[in-house]
Amino acid sequence: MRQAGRSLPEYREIRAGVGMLESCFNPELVCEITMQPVRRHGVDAAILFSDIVVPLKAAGIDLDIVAGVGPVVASPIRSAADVERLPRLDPTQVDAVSSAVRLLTAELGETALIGFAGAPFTLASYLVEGGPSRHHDRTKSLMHNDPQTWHALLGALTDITITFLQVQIEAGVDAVQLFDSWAGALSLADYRSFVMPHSQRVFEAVQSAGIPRIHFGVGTGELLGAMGEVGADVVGVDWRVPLVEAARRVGPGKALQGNLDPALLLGGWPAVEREVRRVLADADDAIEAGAVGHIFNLGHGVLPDTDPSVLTRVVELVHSL
Ligand code: 1CP
Repeated sequence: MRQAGRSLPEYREIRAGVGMLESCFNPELVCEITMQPVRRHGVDAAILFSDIVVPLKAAGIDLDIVAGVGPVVASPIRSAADVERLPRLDPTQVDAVSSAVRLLTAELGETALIGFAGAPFTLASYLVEGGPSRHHDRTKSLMHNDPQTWHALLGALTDITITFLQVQIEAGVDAVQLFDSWAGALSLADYRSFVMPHSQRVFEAVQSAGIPRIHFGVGTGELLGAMGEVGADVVGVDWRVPLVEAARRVGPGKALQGNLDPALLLGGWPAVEREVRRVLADADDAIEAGAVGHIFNLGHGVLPDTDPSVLTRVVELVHSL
């Protein structure tokens, strides 16, 4: 997502010579990179600098984040035997992440820190495909042709996700976000049968912490009702569905997050300002329609060519309205 609006050159300079994944296991570096958008743009919350594949790497799965590509897995998981061999995550394997969270909560003061994890389906897609995928074809093939192996895989990933979130919660994060970035590739029926029970288990496991739980996805217009049922307090909405319609689909009693199209930030300011104002006005309508609130955010991550000064102006504008 890179939602918090980091300037890419800035963090690239800072971790010069340090691999992306490696930097996620260096608490001082994680702290500094997480702080940058807070200092620069004055956002209301920080998102932990990490990645959804960090707990998989920590558990011992051979993968890396390749510049310009994303996560790449050495041996994709495609059979029951592969799933059998999947490791569990021991909390001590992510000690670096808890140290980073502790450094951050001390440094952030009143600013909230959002911890996160990848949802079982999105993690499964990277493991089955071996990397980023346009069509998620091998993933869908596994779920339909070998549902038993599919559910075993999602069960193992659910356990890893729960452990990873619990570590962050114990270390002091103020909210957690579960990223099911690619769930929008699924039909509602497939989402309900093959994904929802696992995501539901994640949210149930962290409920007792009493902190806000956010569920994020992209292209999930048709899934918003189901995503509202999964158990989060806040449901992410990309830019394809207006917030008031999203509120109707998600149902009452949940807050919404997002809705600004990140592509717009690459164009001129008048269009950006118009859209920010529209999103905020729609948010008011969504609240009338039953949403309990709205967290202003982009519908997906900041695109790499975005001028960081536009992000600063967007934050200023939102705070002024
Ligand atoms: O601002 C921040 O740095 C936030 C930290 C953050 C988060 C929340 C990163 C750092 N990654 C993520 C989550 C993440 N990672 C998601 C969920 C949100 C989303 O939909 O974007 C996903 C799907 C990933 C997987 C991933 N990691 C991708 C996407 C690949 C694909 O399938 O298209 C990529 C490119 C990465 C690498 C990555 N993670 C984070 C950063 C800053 C980068 C870029 C590294 C680089 O280019 O040097």
